[in-house]
Amino acid sequence: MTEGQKTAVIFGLANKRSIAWAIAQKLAEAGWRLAITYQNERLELEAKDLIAGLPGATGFMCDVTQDEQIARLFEGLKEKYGVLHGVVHSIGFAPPAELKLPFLQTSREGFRIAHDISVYSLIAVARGAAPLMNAGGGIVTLTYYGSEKVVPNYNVMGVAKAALEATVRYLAYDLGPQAVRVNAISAGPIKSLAARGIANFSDMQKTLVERAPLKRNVDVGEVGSTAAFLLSEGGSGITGETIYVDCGYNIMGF
Ligand code: NAD
Ligand code: 0WE
Repeated sequence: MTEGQKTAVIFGLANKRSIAWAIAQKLAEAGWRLAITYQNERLELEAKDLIAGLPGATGFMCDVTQDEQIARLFEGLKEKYGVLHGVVHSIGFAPPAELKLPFLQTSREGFRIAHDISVYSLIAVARGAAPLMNAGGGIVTLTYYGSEKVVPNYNVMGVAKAALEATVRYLAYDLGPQAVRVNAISAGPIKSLAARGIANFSDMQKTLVERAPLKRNVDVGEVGSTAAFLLSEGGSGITGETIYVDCGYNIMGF
């Protein structure tokens, strides 16, 4: 291994449009050694194909609803790398019905699944990574503006993202003494797998171009660069924050 090279684990690669993939590319460019995880066998082929094209990157399967899979992953990472300096959590999910029905119809099971996968997983992953992050480092997760203002149909995901942002602050408090920083990036709408099939998604992007100060949509590479910045020396004084990468959309009142 290159002397001084840093190692990160990235969760949430589904395909080339994944925010996780844009982050992986920027971190690889910055010289990071990467472990990249995908959810299951169904996504394995495409994920492995992409990972094979990134020098020094290795793929691992990890379904974050399974404690044993998280434990096994970190055992593998400890064995292969010993030390971790970065964690990227780019995972979110709610059952499809929850994003279609009125929020009032949110089911107990839909609420549980959304919070388990989109929020609890960050706590579980941070706990797994912490013993390997003894040289300090950073954890970055992905959130969305629907956590603070109502975005029609985002529904229980908005509630889960609010909980995710609060989780970032509590983890930042716990991990600060060991020099591990925890932050969220609030990204503007990006056409990934998670955005496919969402009614009005194109209208949302159009509205952003009209209203955001930068008069354009966010490029996924900009989210990647921000994650790389937060995990770099440049981000060394930032923890517990939600950083907007939304072309300024969130600052507008009218
Ligand atoms: P994506 O579909 O490429 O990524 C979501 C990932 O979550 C997928 O890789 C999926 O396999 C993974 N996942 C779901 N359930 C899982 C489980 N049980 N175990 C392990 N992995 C699981 O879409 P994306 O847009 O790249 O989403 C990444 C993150 O960015 C999500 O947290 C999303 O909420 C957030 N985000 C997306 C946008 C957007 O407009 N696309 C905007 C802001 C924030
Ligand atoms: O966080 C997200 C996507 C989250 C998401 C998407 C899906 C679609 C497929 C979570 N779970 C699922 N479940 C599925 O079955 N975004 C920020 C993108 C997004 O999703 C929306 C949005 C935006 C923006 C849903 C409704 C309204 C706006």
